[in-house]
Amino acid sequence: MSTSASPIDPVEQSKKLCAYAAVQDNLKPHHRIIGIGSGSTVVYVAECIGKMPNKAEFVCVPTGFQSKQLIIDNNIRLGGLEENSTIDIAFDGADEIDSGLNCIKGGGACLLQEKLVADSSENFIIVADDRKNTGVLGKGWKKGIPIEVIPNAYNKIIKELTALGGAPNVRPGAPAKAGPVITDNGNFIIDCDFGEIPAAKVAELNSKIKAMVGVVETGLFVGMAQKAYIGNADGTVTTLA
Ligand code: ABF
Repeated sequence: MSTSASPIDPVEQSKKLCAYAAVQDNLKPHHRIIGIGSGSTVVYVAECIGKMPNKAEFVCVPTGFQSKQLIIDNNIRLGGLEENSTIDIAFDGADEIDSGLNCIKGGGACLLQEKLVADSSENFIIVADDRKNTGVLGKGWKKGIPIEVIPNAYNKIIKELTALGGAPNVRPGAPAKAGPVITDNGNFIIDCDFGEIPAAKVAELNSKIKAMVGVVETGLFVGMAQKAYIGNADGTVTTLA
């Protein structure tokens, strides 16, 4: 029986590299309030912050249950958006990133809290492995734009999204027969495929979806990120700004 540790998976390695680079390049001495997003890449953001000798100086604001647990597990002080309405810097993952740093987010159904934290942050930094960096939204992420909706509005919004040219589906929970997925805010998620969305059209599409009564928020993050740190399979990190 071998006792040697198994080597880290290359994708996992690229997530770790970009997360550590993003924290080390962007966390400045005056930063105190840090937003911690959701997903598998921010695991390494929390790990990196958790290893800092001055970590007691930070308060971290999570975007959902998973990131709250990450903050607790790394022995970092937990805070809420209620008492920290201005966040110095936030780090989050993405499902896809385009050439204008617009993102699709919400694959984990946390898009509303993620957008609240991003919008409250003076600096918003994306960390992602290179599979997410496709240049055009909808090119690699085929599941559609996650849209959080008020539960009893889902049928009305499905009709409106279809009329807008999308292919919407209510996201099932697990197990699917138990009904739709329910967000931390008690809402449903509709995933709506619009095919490839050119960077110049993302803001317009986002505004049209947001204007539908019953839509709480969309997973289109338009012009919110200042930088993206992309972990490449060859062990390098690309910075987009
Ligand atoms: C969150 O994590 C979500 O908005 C997005 O769905 C996902 C990206 O996750 P990962 O880092 O696991 O690729 O930020």
